[in-house]
Amino acid sequence: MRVKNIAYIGIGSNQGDKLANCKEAISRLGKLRKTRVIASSSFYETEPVGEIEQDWFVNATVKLETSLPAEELFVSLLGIEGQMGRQRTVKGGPRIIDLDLLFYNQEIISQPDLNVPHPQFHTRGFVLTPLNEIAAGEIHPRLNLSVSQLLAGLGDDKVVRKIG
Ligand code: PH2
Ligand code: MG
Ligand code: MG
Repeated sequence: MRVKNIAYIGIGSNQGDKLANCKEAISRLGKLRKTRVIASSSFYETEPVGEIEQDWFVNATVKLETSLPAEELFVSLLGIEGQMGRQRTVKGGPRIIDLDLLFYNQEIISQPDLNVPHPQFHTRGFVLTPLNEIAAGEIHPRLNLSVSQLLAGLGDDKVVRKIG
């Protein structure tokens, strides 16, 4: 790997075998070219957040080391979602697998289809709780707060429960 970048990915599933889907996605992330999984959080069962009534999720986060540029990594995430059978129907609705690019180094990216850090994740316990296991000291480059500070200040009261 020539240029090493650090990326954090949020993983979620609320259809089918949710835990197996999350594990399969992590395995596929590890097989992306020029990319290694260097840390994984625990898995959590989480109450759905948002307007849509839907099943509970399994969520987790992973840390990647990659020499893929952010845009290429993002396209690769969409590729894994597609290969695993994700159909894009209702925005924010049920999904076999969701892979979100949370952080890419300390970069701020604002493009029509790619925003990094991922918008709103700093308000969501289902992301911050697993992320805090592997990235407590990472600074959110828009908010200048660490992941642990964001988690401590969280108003979200939805259930986030470690599996096992
Ligand atoms: N993802 C959403 C909407 N709501 N709720 C939970 N608990 N976990 C998610 O991953 C999730 C959600 C849209 O991406
Ligand atoms: Mg997504
Ligand atoms: Mg998402």
